[in-house]
Amino acid sequence: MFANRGLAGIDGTISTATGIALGAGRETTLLLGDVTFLHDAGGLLLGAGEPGPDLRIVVLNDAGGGIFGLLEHGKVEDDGGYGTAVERLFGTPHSVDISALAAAYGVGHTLVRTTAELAAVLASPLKGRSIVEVRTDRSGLRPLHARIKAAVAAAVSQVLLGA
Ligand SMILES: Cc1ncc(C[n+]2csc(CCOP(=O)(O)OP(=O)(O)O)c2C)c(N)n1
Repeated sequence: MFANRGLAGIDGTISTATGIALGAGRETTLLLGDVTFLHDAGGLLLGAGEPGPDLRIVVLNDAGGGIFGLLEHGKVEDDGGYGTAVERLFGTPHSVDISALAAAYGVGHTLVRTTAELAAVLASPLKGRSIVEVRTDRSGLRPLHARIKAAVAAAVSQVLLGA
């Protein structure tokens, strides 16, 4: 497993995964967000006659940068003082057609909407490059993470108290 320049570095991620897949000579899966994908869309270009990797590119497409809603920016947005500026500047919403982008580079594209569909795609054999687009929603991420953190904290403190 590789993480590109720390888990938050979005630069050159498709290119790095392409190099890893070619270097290792084995089937490789890349998991990344839509902004990260779009940032290095040019990394989908293979030179004529160059070897191609067996690379599955799983794009979690929540139409923007979901991470910022989980950081201090999300609190600023919740507080409401800056109107739509936080979403505009940090959420960076977009409506790029990833299937059209895949077609432009001659890469296969599959859209999945359920975990069962995702599991089926991940289990299917891979030859060449394929983009798997997973549509998701970042709007409720901050409260969801708060609930997960609270549940983990409660579970851990029970274990610690019981020890
Ligand atoms: C080269 C570069 N520019 C900007 C950033 C700041 N940055 C960190 S995460 C992020 C957005 C990531 O969005 P996405 O890939 O869609 O993933 P999500 O947050 O939705 O999970 C940005 C712009 C960075 N890490 N690297």
